[in-house]
Amino acid sequence: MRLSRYFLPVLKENPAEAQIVSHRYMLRAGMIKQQAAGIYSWLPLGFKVLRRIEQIVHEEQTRAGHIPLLMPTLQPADLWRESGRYDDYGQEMLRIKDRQDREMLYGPTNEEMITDIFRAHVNSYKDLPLTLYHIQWKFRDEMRPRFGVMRGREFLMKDGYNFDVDREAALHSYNRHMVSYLRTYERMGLTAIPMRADSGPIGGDDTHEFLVLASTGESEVFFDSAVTELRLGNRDVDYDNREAVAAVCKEFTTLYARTDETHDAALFDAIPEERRKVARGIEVGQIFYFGTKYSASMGAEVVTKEGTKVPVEMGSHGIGVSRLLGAIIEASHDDKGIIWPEGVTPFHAGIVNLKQGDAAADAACAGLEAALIKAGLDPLYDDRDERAGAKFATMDLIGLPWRITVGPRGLEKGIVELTSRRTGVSEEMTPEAAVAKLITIYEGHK
Ligand code: 5CA
Repeated sequence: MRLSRYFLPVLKENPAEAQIVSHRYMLRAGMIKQQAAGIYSWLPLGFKVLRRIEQIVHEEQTRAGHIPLLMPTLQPADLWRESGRYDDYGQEMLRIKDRQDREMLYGPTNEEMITDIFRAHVNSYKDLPLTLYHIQWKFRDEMRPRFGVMRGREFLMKDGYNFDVDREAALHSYNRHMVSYLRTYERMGLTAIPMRADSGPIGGDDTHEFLVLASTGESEVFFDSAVTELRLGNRDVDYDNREAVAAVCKEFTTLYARTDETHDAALFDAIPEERRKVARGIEVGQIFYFGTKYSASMGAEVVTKEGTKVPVEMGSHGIGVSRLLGAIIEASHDDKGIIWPEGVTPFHAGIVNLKQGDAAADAACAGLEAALIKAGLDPLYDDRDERAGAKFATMDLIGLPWRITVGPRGLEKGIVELTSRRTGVSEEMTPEAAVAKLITIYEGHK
């Protein structure tokens, strides 16, 4: 993409309404525009990152054997009367009437609708296990929408629902989700710690929230610092192997890590003092096991091997897809702007032409752009007639992890400069070597 033809409305001034750094940088980098309290348009740069995050979520869900579908945003109220949640949900639910005076709502979550789909089509243990998920917009009329996409009213969520014949199988589905989430967040460059939490309006006995530590986080969390060292890495976990999946979950949930709702001071005090941490965190996901809460009230039953009819065992599992943009920026930025991890960056590299209009510099930039595209990478070429300082400031603000700087003086020696946004370290090399290095860097991130 050439910057002269792109739509990147960067702001010079700090927007007064933004209280935290991720909100400030998302507005300044031209990623989002507020349309109403907690409701945003996704401008091209923000939309690109959102799509990259969705892509990682899809890849990790399908790797775990979960099946994508798409449910609507609007739902009939009657479905929620069956589970009893229509009255329970309160003012967070946006209620609407259509022209026939039928009561509708903009879905804050989809337990009822997925249970309705299940009961219409499945009635035997032979069709289980089954996990269906979608990535769809949700609406919650939050009392205090704030911090940009972090606590929106309209927000994008991945929500998945497992259906299993018994409790043991459902717990395996819960564990499988936990492992797939650990992989998902690590690919985004995040450390998200599973913490024992409270189930709130979704209900159920077992639930973990995934928290990214950040001083601006809304949740107070208590943990053993050793938990922050755990990494899944490139382990190849067999998602069908119950013991193997459970072992990973045990590894990640044995050390003390809880949100304030489930915090237990006595257990916390048993941790060696130097490892006892109280901090703040951003909740980027939550998984729930709630058994037959929805299937029993809505008549979603299956015939077991023994021939008896039982309500299907269920859980639900959410990732805050749009919130993740804010969380990643909170975790990865400096005073010049965003620093995107390679896994989610909107463009793989920026190309800065120090002397637009210089024949050699223009040709070298166009050549680099073409070579990167040919290699399957997505560069952003700043071909505007601007000062070098302004071009660098834009690149630093929008946070592309790598920048290639091209100028007539370097080209005389046959070199360009490759700079890491994270370390600030620059290396001189030939344009071919810069392309080759970027190909290697992104090999693990496609
Ligand atoms: N049905 C379950 C799981 S699918 C559910 O709704 N879980 S949830 O309420 O925990 O939401 C899932 C994730 O969505 C949260 O972990 C959080 O990351 C994100 N989320 C929730 N509310 C908002 C909001 N107002 N703005 C942005 N993201 C949100």
